[in-house]
Amino acid sequence: MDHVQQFRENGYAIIRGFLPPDDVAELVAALERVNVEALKHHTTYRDHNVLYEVHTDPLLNERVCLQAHWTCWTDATMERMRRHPRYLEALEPLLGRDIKHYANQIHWKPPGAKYTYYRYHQDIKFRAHPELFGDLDHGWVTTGLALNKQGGDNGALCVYPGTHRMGYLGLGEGATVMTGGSNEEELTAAGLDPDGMVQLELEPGDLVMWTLHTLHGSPPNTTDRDRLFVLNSYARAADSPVRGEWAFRDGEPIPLGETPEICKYEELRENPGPFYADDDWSEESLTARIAEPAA
Ligand SMILES: O=C(O)CCC(=O)C(=O)O
Ligand SMILES: [Fe+2]
Repeated sequence: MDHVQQFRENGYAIIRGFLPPDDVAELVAALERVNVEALKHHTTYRDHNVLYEVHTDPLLNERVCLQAHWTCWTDATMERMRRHPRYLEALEPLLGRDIKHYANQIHWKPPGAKYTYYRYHQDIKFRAHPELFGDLDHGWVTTGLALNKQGGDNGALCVYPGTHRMGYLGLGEGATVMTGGSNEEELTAAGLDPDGMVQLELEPGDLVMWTLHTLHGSPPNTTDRDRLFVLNSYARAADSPVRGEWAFRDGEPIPLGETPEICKYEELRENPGPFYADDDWSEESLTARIAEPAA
């Protein structure tokens, strides 16, 4: 099966060797730069779409950066890679030649850190204003690019094939995706066989794609290696007419413009920053945080 068939049948697809080793190496170096930049901040920092999710890890007793969003505004490699011709090749059969970019996120899982788990969820829950968009079932693809070797041990993505046809299942509610802890019991409660969850094994340069309804999550990192993952969420331009940055217009890659378009967090329209978020990772404050992690 090609990736388009896989995507339609299973709700996810893997493209092995999506990026060649040179591009992977450039991105790994970019992630190192971003991490250094992020850790200059004492806590979570926000400026428009740019986010450094920084906090003092309760187990490591040192600051870690778990996510960085929209670093294409600060790093030329990240900006070039978000509209790499390979993305067009992979996305065109699903989204056409006019494509908007809605989320750009680096996810780290620092070895030994407490919050390296992502509860099972469907990303549709992060499209809080469906009226702003068109066909959320067919017009959207989220991609995750592996920059190092990843499997169950260091927290690679897990996906549940077929859930893209099941509508919203309501899993992972009531806590944030990163801090709520395991919610495996919710699978059974939703009528799903926990054995149906597929643990992905990815090599550097492999790409995984999933839909807004595909149930997914990832286990904690139990190794001494990080897990380096770059998420980009794309939409058919007609299905995201008023949100997102252009990625491709009639198949041509479009660099970012002069000023950022607020993409996901509508609250930022009122207060785009820059500002620091509260570094309180207690359960109560976590549910209310603006730095909701998902793509
Ligand atoms: O990084 C991961 O393993 C999963 C991330 C995710 O599902 C999300 O951000 O929506
Ligand atoms: Fe997700």
